[in-house]
Amino acid sequence: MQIYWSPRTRSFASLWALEETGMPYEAVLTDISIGAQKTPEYLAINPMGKVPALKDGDVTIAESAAIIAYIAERFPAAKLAPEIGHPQRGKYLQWMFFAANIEAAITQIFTKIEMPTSSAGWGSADQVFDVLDKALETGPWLLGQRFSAADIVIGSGLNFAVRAFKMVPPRPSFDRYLDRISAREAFKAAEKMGAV
Ligand SMILES: N[C@@H](CCC(=O)N[C@@H](CS)C(=O)NCC(=O)O)C(=O)O
Repeated sequence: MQIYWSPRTRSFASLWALEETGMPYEAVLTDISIGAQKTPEYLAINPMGKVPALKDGDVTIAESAAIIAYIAERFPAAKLAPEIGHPQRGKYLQWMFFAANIEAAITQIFTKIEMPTSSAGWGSADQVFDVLDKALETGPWLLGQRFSAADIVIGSGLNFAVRAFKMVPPRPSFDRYLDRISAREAFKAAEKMGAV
């Protein structure tokens, strides 16, 4: 299995997920600062010309949340996803897809675009981070006692927004959660590669 990544990008989350499984993989440096993501070879893997992308035999996948969901299902022994039918499966899926709201919220903060909250799919940036604040009040993880791939998807988004790029002000619940995720050995291993 190959993961195509570049330093200080969204590919950090996929590397973190692979590290959580403890399974062997090949990290293929695809340095976006020199345009490695726009070569014909790479565009054949991800036509968006963005990192990350994952190759598993004949399977190629792009989009971080999809890659991480795939990793969670490909290596069930790592217990990164509640299985189909498990009472926590629904909430798990909700948080996996909630990542798109974080992306939209960050874009809104960056561009200062104003939209009626009832028309914007993510409501507003404040709404997104207030909902996360509330969800992280108890913890330790989004699914309570159980760490899951949703923490990788949401945790890495929050880490970029709050700590790496300081676009979102810290809150006590975010700080506690980000301290917990960054203490994980798998997070540290991905960090050591220079991924974040
Ligand atoms: N929706 C994609 C976004 C990936 C993305 O935006 N990657 C950026 C780096 S963080 C990239 O590759 N930028 C280089 C480019 O677009 O040329 C995901 O979540 O995987």
